[in-house]
Amino acid sequence: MKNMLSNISSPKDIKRLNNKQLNILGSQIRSFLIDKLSRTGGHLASNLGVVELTLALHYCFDTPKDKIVWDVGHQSYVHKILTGRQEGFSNLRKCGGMSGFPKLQESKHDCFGTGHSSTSISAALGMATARDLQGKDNSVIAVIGDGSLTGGMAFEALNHAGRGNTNIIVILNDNEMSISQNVGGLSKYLNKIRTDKAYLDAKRGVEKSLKKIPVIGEPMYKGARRTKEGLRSMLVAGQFFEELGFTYIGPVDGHNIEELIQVLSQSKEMEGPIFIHVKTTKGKGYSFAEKEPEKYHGVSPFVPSTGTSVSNRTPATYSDAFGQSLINIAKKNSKILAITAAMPEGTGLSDFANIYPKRFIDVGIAEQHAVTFAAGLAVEGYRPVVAIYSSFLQRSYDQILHDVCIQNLPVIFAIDRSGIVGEDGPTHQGVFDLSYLSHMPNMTILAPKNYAELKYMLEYATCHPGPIAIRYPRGNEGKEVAMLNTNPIEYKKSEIIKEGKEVAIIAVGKMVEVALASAELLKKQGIQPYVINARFVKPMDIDSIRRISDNITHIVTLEDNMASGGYGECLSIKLKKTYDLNQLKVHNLAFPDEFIDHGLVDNIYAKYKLDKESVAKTVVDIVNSNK
Ligand SMILES: Cc1ncc(C[n+]2csc(CCOP(=O)(O)OP(=O)(O)O)c2C)c(N)n1
Repeated sequence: MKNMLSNISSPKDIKRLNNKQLNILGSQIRSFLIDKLSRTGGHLASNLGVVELTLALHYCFDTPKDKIVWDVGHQSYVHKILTGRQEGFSNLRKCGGMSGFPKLQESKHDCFGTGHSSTSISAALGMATARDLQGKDNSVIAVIGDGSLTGGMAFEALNHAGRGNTNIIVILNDNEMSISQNVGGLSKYLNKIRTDKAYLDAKRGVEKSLKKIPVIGEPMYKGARRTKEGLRSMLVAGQFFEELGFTYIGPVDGHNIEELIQVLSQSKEMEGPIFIHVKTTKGKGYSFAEKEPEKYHGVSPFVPSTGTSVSNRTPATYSDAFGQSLINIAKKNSKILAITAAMPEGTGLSDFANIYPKRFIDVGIAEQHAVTFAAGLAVEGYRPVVAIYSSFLQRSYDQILHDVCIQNLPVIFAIDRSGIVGEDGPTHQGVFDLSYLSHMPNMTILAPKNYAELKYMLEYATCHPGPIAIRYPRGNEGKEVAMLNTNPIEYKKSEIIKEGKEVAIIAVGKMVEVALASAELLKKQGIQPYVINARFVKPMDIDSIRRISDNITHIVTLEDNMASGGYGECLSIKLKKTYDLNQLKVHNLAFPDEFIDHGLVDNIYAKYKLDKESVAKTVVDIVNSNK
């Protein structure tokens, strides 16, 4: 079959196609996605599910004049294909290559950058309000998944949009899935709309009978759909959205181009906030992804014919180590509860959920709620463990501060994906947690060097009387740190792993491995640094530094966090104020004041001089500067 994709370099190119051609193009886009992502990895299932929806959107609307805001943005690949970025898929998410999310700087067709969920309706409403203030007439559309609709901010925006008369179109891409099965009352409600036979029959009946009336039937049907009141009487579903002030249309078959184009064209003519409920299948058109959409949500390179990953079995990760340790602790302590915000698999809690279904709670993509919910449990004597990725926990800053820390509640934060996560880029790098937690009174912060220490830290945390956070990286422990002797945690105690002289490298968590490796390199140059595992980021172990202070003139701190507000900066300030230690020279190695783009994890550490060779070189320079 003719390759139609090669003729598509802008959305204009699809506007001359008929429905049949659009469908053919759709299947070629699917093959393109499977082929490209099998090489680079990326978000597969969500994109396969929005092929027809994206085609219909670009067929009916004109970007960049019209604005399409993709919630999360992980499903924007088809949009990228249609907006002149096919070439970019060879370097998708690689250093210097195309981003896996919409980016203002990447294309004029990307009207708003995303990565975290539930922001699209707010941003779209802002754009629509700005349009009205300027007397413009473009359309603004937010495309949000049913998973992302569980986020509180989406409701705040619906509440705001519904009360006004601003023209805005919200498209719900309902595939019944978040990354895992979607959860909550709203999900049940959507399911009812989808499956309520009485409603569906009534809707089809009205439409059919209207259309059947000769001459005036079709216009009446169209007219009825165009006016809000007409639609209200015609479509009894979506009452919830109607009550909020939206005109609800749906459910629409999200794989039927003809139906989608009809509905989207009509919605363009309508006034006020419109809510279009589109039903799609996650992973559509690729049997493996349709069967296991969770597994194919985000993929590493795979073999297209079998769907199997190219890399052999993935070794156990920090997330797995966390999940297993928590199961063991929960066996002995019935007060332990595990909370996730829509990431049971990613945070390593799936096994816990199977063993302790009543003690496992998935709150949906609702990080803020997760934290205050945990605070409520803690007030009643439970030991909630809130497992959230570092970058998503940013959402809960005030809940951690206001609901947990001020009240000094024993909530345990298991902060996964701290440090550099790599391909997902600046929205997902976990490089702020030490900064946003360190200045909260009552908060204790720990970082393990390996799985064994993570286990000890969790055990310690369950007995700690106040808020406590353990932050650990994406991926697995290094071979060298895995073999290190590891002891139970003592309050405010760091660990000297290697004795030395002249200089001490104090490393946080994953960076212990880098510190040890650079110490090996330094040995060859006659420099023998102390290597210290900080363990406690807060409160800091100043006593141990005092004990070795006669032997050193320099301290080099090493962390995978921003320099500003991180461990090193806090230590520098503390030592300056400590009368007997203020002569020590402290050098902070951390990330500078900029957002860290996507790329391979190791490349990023090297780029920012946080790899073993760079650290060793910096230490040599520091020591030599003394001579
Ligand atoms: C604040 C936040 N928390 C968690 C995530 C991780 N995440 C990415 S996509 C996703 C599921 C989104 O589900 P949905 O909106 O239904 O889109 P689908 O993938 O099903 O198309 C989650 C939880 C995120 N991006 N942002």
